[in-house]
Amino acid sequence: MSEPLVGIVMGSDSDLPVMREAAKVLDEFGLPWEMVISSAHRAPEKTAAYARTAAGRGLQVIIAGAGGAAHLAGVIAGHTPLPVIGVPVASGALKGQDALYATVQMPPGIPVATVAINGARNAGILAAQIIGAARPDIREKIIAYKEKMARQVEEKSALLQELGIDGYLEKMGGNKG
Ligand code: RP5
Repeated sequence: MSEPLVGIVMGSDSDLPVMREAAKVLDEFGLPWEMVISSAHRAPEKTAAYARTAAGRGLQVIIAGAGGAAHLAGVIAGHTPLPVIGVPVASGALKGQDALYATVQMPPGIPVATVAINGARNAGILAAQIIGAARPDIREKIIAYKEKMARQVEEKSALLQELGIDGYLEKMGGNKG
């Protein structure tokens, strides 16, 4: 197994169902990852040590997901020169809006590239794109991934023309809203 290039960090095991989507898409691109639970407030020393040692251990990107007053991505970004992607996780009374603001509103100097609430899949894709900037093999996989998505849209549109609205919804299981 190759050494991990992407670190996926989450504040709690309750974030795991969301954050596993980042790991899944990294697998699709053939990029090795590691996953840890480390809270910025419940385990601040562990979090700082993880971030400080990440680059030296060979990681190239860190994805950090947390809910509530989500300072995990920002704290990690403060301790590492690596690019950090933040995933605001929907949890608690504000359903991720608190985490979105906490993650995206980093003051000047310490950026966190923030994806949508629960947007861990996009975080994984963005991590692959960052690594792909210097890795033609990964860049080719991203191009192929985008071409596949475009083909799927074309196929769906062609099917809609062929079957009409009712026929399309019936064929697709009637779950299109
Ligand atoms: C955050 O608080 C975690 O990232 C999680 O999203 C949220 C709730 O954590 P638990 O109480 O479920 O452990 O730190």
